[in-house]
Amino acid sequence: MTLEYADTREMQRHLFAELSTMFAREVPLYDKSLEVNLRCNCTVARMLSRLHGGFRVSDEELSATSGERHGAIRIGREDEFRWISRYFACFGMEPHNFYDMTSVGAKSQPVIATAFRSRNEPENRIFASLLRTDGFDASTRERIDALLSQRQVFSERAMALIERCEVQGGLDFEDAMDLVREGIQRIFGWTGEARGRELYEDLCRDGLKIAADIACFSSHHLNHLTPNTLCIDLYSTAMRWQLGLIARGEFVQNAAGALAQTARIADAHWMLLHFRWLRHDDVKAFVRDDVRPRDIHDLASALAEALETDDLRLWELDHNGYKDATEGPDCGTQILLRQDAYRALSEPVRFIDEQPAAEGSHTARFGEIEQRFYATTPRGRDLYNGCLALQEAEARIDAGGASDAPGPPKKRFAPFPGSLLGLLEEQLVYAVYEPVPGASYTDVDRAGTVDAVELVRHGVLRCKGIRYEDFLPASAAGIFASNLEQYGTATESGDRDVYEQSDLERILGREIVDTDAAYRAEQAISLLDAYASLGVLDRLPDHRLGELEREAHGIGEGVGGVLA
Ligand code: OOG
Ligand code: NI
Repeated sequence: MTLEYADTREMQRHLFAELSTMFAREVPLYDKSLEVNLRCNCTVARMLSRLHGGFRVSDEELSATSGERHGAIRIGREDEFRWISRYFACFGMEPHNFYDMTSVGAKSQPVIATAFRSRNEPENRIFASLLRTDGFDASTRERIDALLSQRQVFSERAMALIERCEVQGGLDFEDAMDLVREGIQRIFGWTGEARGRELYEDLCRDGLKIAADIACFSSHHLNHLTPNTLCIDLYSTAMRWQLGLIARGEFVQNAAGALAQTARIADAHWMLLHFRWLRHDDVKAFVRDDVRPRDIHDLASALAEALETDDLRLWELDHNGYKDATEGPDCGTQILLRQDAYRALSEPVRFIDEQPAAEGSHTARFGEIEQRFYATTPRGRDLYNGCLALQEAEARIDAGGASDAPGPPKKRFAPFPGSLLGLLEEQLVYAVYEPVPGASYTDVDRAGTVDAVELVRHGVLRCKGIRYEDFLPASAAGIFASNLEQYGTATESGDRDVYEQSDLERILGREIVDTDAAYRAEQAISLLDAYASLGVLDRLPDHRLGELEREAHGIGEGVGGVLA
């Protein structure tokens, strides 16, 4: 008899849908912000269907794009981190990339991190951080360890299910749903119950609020769940208006500006990037039109009306405002990802190890949004980091140290070309290539080159930019800092360990997937296939063929696997 195990993608869908329901129940502002996002995305889609005649998006497709999510948890003990890794492995989610948050400049935090996701279908992700206390003084470290050692986040049942999954190579449907339930009820839920008030207060006072958020609670509470937007500037201005931070008139003006900017950059490649079910032939059939300023203004006004409904009224809910500045590249620079958030809410906590329980308040859970663009090559990432360093330096001068301050818009990311082909030409991002139907080696001859981008320009190949599916340390640090209202930590002094990916791999007991190698392999495989089907592999210079073959196998980069 062959046993049918639950499909891991199906399990992920259940887990993330349940997490979202849980979060919506616990945080009403999250639930409403999802609705704001949906209405904004709907407006963008309407604008795009005028820009690209023939483009249609169904309600299901729209809620699928808006329904993509990532969450984040923060963990205290190494054994807990390993259990979390084994938990996500049951869902087909593996650790991707190593993020050292202890060394990202002014906003550093005492954690190292990785993100759990599937290799090929990455729409559900969890950013998981692990507290590192070696930069703290010995007594603080001991107090944290003592408190952490008392808790048991994983129940016997959860551990047994994970072990069963590892032994069997899967879980039947009932066990799978049980594991989801364990996640919702025990592992990721928020209880509002804390322990160790003195330690909590000392850590907050000493600028170590993140350690308090981890050590003084009894679960790995989910601190945010981030949906996807088709236009982050539109969503952010909508939220600012809805939270009562700007007036209606300003919103309509900003919304029109954001829509106009999207209309400027939303070419065929942008459409393929944002609507992942579209194919080259679909996009080719669209009839390109202009969207007039009048139409844009009408769309913005209609969105204002759509948001002015009784079921929203976000300003009536408790909140702590919206982040000052969007993380990531400038608007219009289509690389990596841009993120923003409403700030962490103040939530009541009870210190239950006191008689009677002492009341307190904690800010940890916030509402992030993100828009994803093209994955960068190491060269693209270096350029991005250079632009970012410039931005940080300027912000320090502008604001005398408070680097989250909004400055006048500066074109810091101007070195990046504005189109996919421009970015590919300078080898700043990755793409997958395929021959245009009907193309053959004679077209390659006519083009007189085997350069991939040139062949796209000559209509022999076509390409689709690879979307960035991972995270950004500096952006994550900005998110941490904004929500903890703590910029940098006492661990910047330099007398602490330097963390390596291998440290986290030892803790996990397995390798971490290097996503740069994975993106590069995806591009190389597509190119080898495309050249082969055009019959021109033998025209590639030897060194180029060898390079593509090595990249396709991820050689030297180690795309990750399980350590013995
Ligand atoms: C994680 C912040 C990182 C992101 O999107 O970069 C993150 C946290 O606050 O725990 O989620
Ligand atoms: Ni996030």
